[in-house]
Amino acid sequence: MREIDVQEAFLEAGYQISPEAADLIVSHSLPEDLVCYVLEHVDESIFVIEAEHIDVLSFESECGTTLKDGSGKSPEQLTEASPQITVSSQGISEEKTSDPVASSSTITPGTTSVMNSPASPRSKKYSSSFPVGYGSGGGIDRSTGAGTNGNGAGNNINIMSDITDMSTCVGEYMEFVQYFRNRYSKLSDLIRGRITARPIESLNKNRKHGGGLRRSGGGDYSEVSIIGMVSEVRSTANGHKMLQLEDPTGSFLVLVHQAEKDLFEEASKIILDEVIGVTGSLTNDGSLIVAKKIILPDLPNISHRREGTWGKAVFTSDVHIGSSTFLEEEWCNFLDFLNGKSDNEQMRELSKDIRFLVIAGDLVDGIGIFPGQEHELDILDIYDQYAKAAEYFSQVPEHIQIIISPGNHDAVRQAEPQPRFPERITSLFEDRVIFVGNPALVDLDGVQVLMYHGRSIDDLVASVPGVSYQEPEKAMIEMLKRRHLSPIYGSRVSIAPEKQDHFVIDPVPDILHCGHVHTIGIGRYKNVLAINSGTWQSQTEFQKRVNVMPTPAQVPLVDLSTLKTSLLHF
Ligand code: D5M
Ligand code: FE
Ligand code: ZN
Repeated sequence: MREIDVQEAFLEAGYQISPEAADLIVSHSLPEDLVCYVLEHVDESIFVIEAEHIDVLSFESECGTTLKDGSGKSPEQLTEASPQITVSSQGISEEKTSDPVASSSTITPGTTSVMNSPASPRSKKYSSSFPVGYGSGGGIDRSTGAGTNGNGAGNNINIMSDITDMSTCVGEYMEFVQYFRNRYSKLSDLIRGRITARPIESLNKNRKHGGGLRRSGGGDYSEVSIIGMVSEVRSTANGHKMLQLEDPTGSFLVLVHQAEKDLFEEASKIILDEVIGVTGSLTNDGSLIVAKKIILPDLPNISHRREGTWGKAVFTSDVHIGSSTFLEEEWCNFLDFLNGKSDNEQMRELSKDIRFLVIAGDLVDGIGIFPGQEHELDILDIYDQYAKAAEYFSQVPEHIQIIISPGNHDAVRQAEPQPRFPERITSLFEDRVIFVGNPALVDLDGVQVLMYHGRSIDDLVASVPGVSYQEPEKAMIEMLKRRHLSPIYGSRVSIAPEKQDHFVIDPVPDILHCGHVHTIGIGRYKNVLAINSGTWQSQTEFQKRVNVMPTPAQVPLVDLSTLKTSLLHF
């Protein structure tokens, strides 16, 4: 077992592990069993497993007994657009417009069937026991309280949805079934108003009775609509697209003809596990539907934008405090800006009525997140990293309300939705800092912001043609069209099977705020402003290897009455 396998095993189970502890495990003769033993015995209040938490002597004595009586446990397998003004410290420098529409083709095949058959969810590394209800106690009053938090400046914040203290799952099979049913139910309801869909079972019955739907009441006898979760996408030998859709009653094949150019292009962007509606004609033998129309849950065309509120909000993420590539000087320039201490008059003017500072994850670099990370850290202790963060935030003027949600580098469980930071971390910060989970929907005095770190952007870049790391707002627009923050199951995002699907985008926010990919992106889709807030970390060794080009030290600033956005450079 390699150190990285040990780190992964603990991350999947929701813990971080120090390099010394990982080393201790790797150097043992039974590393897998030791991992299993530590996970079974570790106190749930611990977030970082240190060498002192590994009781090798007890393990060895227990291990000896179990081996003797022949019931030696193998390690439990841990498987299972509007114009944007760009402002630099020298002032306005550039105008940027983002085209919200992506285009083009290719698709990943795969199969899953979790709503109506006993097949297991698509093979996925999964912890069998999530630490439930992380972060309970402490901090709850100041972050959720009665749902609002008013500070001296009247910056009312209402946390509208957040997994914190609501997690119930332990990762059992039936929970996945329930989770996917909930996803289907929520997303199909969004489509149902627009088509009259029938249960898939009714199509299969027709097939059994001789094929083809019979004319009922003299109408078009073959036009049907269904709503299903996409369980397979593949190209046929003739270059058409074949989709398998699944609803709670059964599954059915849908063919998208390549001659139907627009429809075919739409089908090329379809990804596994999203929920779509299809209208089309049944073939004579009743075995498949030839699609005429594909309907995504999408945002409503007509929606009344909320009025907004006075003042401004700044959005950031991926600060990566503790990393040796953290851009401290630029970050301190940003803190100066918030304090109205920029050299530039225009920047001082812009800083005047900032009311909210919103941070969407990866506040610190963490420890044990990737192999060899200890060589790229300035602060080696996770709590010291958060203490440093707290010190920085204490320099933010008191009239600015700070809201922080976690990312994959932070010390909470890796499975999403992630709860807010535990008490041991939140207590390091001043009371005025509000901590929420990931994702979380927060209402900033009338402007609703959906915060999501954005790990699923890695999946969307890999699966949706036209979506790239350079334009992360396009990935976010794909989320909005699917009304789902993390549609693909079983790839980069570990989804914890909570009773409710917390990734469904409902209600529609005013602003969708993500980070994770370390590139700035600002776009607009219908009435929603999509912001990816970049990073404060320069290119890491890992990013050099995989050619990730970050755009650090840039901060989107949004006028909360108009949602006009300026991009500040530090
Ligand atoms: O992620 C920062 C960016 O780097 C994001 O685009 C993902 C990419 N990244 C990070 N780690 C990996 C691995 N292991 N494989 C592929 N791509 C990766 P951050 O969450 O800040 O590390
Ligand atoms: Fe990051
Ligand atoms: Zn990240």
